[in-house]
Order: sequence, then C-alpha cells, then structure tokens
Amino acid sequence: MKRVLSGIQPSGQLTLGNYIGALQNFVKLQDDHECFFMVVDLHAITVPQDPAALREQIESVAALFIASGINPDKSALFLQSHVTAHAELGWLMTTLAYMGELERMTQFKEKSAGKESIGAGLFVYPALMAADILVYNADLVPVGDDQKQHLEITRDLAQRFNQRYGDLFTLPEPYIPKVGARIMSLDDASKKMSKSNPNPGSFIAMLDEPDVIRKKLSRAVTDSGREVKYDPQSKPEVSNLMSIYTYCSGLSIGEIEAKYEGQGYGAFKKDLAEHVVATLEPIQKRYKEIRESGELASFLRKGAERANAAAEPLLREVKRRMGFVLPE
Ligand code: AQP
Repeated sequence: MKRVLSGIQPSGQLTLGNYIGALQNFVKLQDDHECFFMVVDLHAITVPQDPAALREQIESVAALFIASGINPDKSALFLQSHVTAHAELGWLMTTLAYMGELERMTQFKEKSAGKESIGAGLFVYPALMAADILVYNADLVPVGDDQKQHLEITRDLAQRFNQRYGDLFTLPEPYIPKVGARIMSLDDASKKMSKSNPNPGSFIAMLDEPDVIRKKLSRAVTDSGREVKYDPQSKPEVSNLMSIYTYCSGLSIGEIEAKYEGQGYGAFKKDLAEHVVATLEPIQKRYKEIRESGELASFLRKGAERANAAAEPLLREVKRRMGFVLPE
C-alpha cells in the first residue's frame, strides 16, 4: 500500500480536463492505497480571487471530489488551509528553493506572461506544492501531464533537504493517466483546457448543463478537413476531441476512426457530446445531493483531523533537523 496525495485548486469551475486528467485517476487509487486529497485553497490565491466566489468554489470543488467517487470515509478529504503544516512547511521549502529553478517553471511563465505586476505567491507556488506532498511523505502523486515539472522540483527540494539534514523525505513519483493526461482547450488546441480561461467556450465545466455541453462541443474548433483521424501533430483539434471521446465512451481510438470513416465531423461531434453528457450526468446528480445534504463540513472536518495527525509529526521533525527550538 502506497501513500497518495493530490489536490485541485478552487480557482474556477472544474473542467472535464480536471476530471479526466486528475479526479477519475484519484478515484482509481483509493481502494488500494492510503489517500489524501485536498482542495488547495492556498494555491488558488496566487492569482487574485473574489472572496465570496472563492468560498463558493472551495465548497463546490470539495463536493465534486465526492460526487466523482472519492469516499470521504476511505480517503482523507480536506481543505489545505485547515492543515496549517502546509503553509509552515511551504515557507521552509521556499528557503531551500533557488530563484533560477523557480523561474524555469512553465506554469509560472504562462501565468505571468504579459502581466505588469506578478504576485510573489505565483513565483513560489512550487515550494508550497512541494510542501503539500512532502509533509505526508507521499509515494505517489496522481496529476495531469502539466504538473510533471512541479513534481520534479518537489523531488529536487526533497533531495536537497535530505542531503543537508539527513534522509527524511520520500522522493514522490508522478502517476499520470495513459488517456487524457492533457486535455486541450476547445478553442485552441495548443493550450491545455483550463478552468481559469476567461472564455467559457474553451472548456467543458463538470457542472455544465447538457445543452451547454452540446453547444460548446458543436462549436469546438476543428480543421478544414473531414477525416476523424488521430494525429496530434497535424490534427491537434480533432485528436483532442478523440481523446475525450475515447475516455467518455470506452471505445478505442481505432474503433472511433472506423465508426466515423467517410462521415465528416458533424456526427462525430454530436455523438461525442452525448458521451460527455452521459459521463457527467451521474456526477452532477450526486453533486446536487451532497450540496443539499449539508454533510460537507463534517466530511472536511474529519479529513482535516486525519491529515493533521499525519502532517504534524513530520513537520516537527523537519524543524528539529533544521535547528529550530521546539516547544516543550
Ligand atoms: N487540461 C487538462 N488535462 C488533464 N489534466 C489537467 N489538469 C488540469 N488541467 C488539465 C489536472 O488537474 C489537476 C488539478 O489542477 P489544478 O487545479 O491544480 O491546476 P491546474 O493544473 O493549473 O489546472 P487548471 O484547470 O488549468 O487550473 P487554473 O486555470 O486555475 O490554472 C492537476 O492534477 C492537473 O494536472
């Protein structure tokens, strides 16, 4: 049994990319491993958030974890800000990180591009993410492909600590799904589908109504050809839609190509929309039940208790090794 840790930012409405790349993968792991899953609210404020919207998004993301199949009796499900060890170890990790390695992070470059003032939190984000993982000594971190680089810096920081202060941290491994590790935007297949994209037509939100899903997919950018063929180099838009199709239908890429041979994109997109609707429908139904039941707060309290119990002793040991005087 391995220890698994992952999180999702409440920085907008969760997308189909978050579901296929992350959530559905989390669900698969919880039967065989000791899992810690969290809503990373401290990460979300690395870009400006409206407080009322943030509060709603935090609850919405937590409910979507459960609606997607995370069992809060099995996995520890909690809010990052309810476990103060994250912020504390985050600072300690920041002091171990180098400017140069943080400057190389693709996510930082993308999120800061063209901005006049860039928050320092966005820059040190990977040090907090390293703390999130290391404070549980997690073995496995299920993430989408875009987070691979952050996992690498986490391993570097863990190694740096271990060399300076003696072996303590496990070097975590990424666990990336084979299908759907990077779902691309519906309006631009060179960018990943992202919940903070200001154009709602660029993503399918997990809570989008069926008709909205149908409309968004019918408008999804394709190419001027007619062939439903998987070729990410020369047909990135169609290939992206095929990745979504294969995940939501269970059909293989070859089966999808054969099914739409000689038919153009119309029927393909229409069927795709129905598969996406059918995938999200039960999740949306369960989501409504969870929000209405008022059970969320008690699930999160229980999750935070478990997470605190796991994180506190490790944080104490880190501080002891770094030379802090611990309270008696
Ligand atoms: N397009 C995607 N395809 C596959 N996986 C994805 N993930 C995100 N987008 C895709 C995975 O979802 C998990 C949670 O991501 P996050 O909330 O920590 O932040 P992110 O990676 O920056 O995701 P977003 O949706 O793009 O959020 P914003 O817009 O706030 O930056 C991660 O495991 C991620 O890999």
